[in-house]
Amino acid sequence: MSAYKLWGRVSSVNVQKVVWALDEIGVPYARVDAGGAFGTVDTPEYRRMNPNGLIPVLEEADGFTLWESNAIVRYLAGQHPASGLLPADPRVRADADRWMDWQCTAATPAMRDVFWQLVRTQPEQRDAGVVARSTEASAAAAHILDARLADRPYVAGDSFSMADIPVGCHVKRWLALPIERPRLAHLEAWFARLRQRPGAQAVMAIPLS
Ligand SMILES: N[C@@H](CCC(=O)N[C@@H](CS)C(=O)NCC(=O)O)C(=O)O
Repeated sequence: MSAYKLWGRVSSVNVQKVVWALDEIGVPYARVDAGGAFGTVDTPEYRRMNPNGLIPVLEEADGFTLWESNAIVRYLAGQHPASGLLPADPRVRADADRWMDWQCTAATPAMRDVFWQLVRTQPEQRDAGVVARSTEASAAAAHILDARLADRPYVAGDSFSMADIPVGCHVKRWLALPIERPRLAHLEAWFARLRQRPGAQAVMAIPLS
């Protein structure tokens, strides 16, 4: 039996983070499609797990549930120390934490409009100004990450950690968007390292939708 049940459609970037973390750890899990066209998130049973009606939710066999994707990635990293996902040094861990927070409070909000416009909005309903502003904002965020990666191979230092997962999911999206992008050598080299990881293969194969 699977140790974990993951609720959420895999087209969601926030679900992808958890899929990647579980695959890195190598623990068995079951994923249940929910959210978007799959529905489920408005049912009373689901709202008991997540009152926000959002995906993902992680559920364990004893009834423990957790929502908020980066919190789930941190939880899994802490539960499986042998995975190396949770940095042992408190300062390195805090560093990893802040880049995870940066992903969800700065980088992804900057890209949200251009993603929705170009991937989930019919061409005739798109707003070129919105696309341009969000394209520029997402490039500015990418420059910040590129500078961070200039003198270290991974977001939190010398080793792959939990921080690379949400930031990597965000960058995967940015690199797949049909937009003009600056060439960022450090970011691209880091992303090439991530792409080679066995634990990243399932998520890397998911197309934008
Ligand atoms: N901050 C939350 C955001 C969750 C979120 O916005 N999830 C989106 C998908 S990425 C969602 O549930 N959308 C509604 C739906 O799919 O029905 C997290 O990181 O888990």
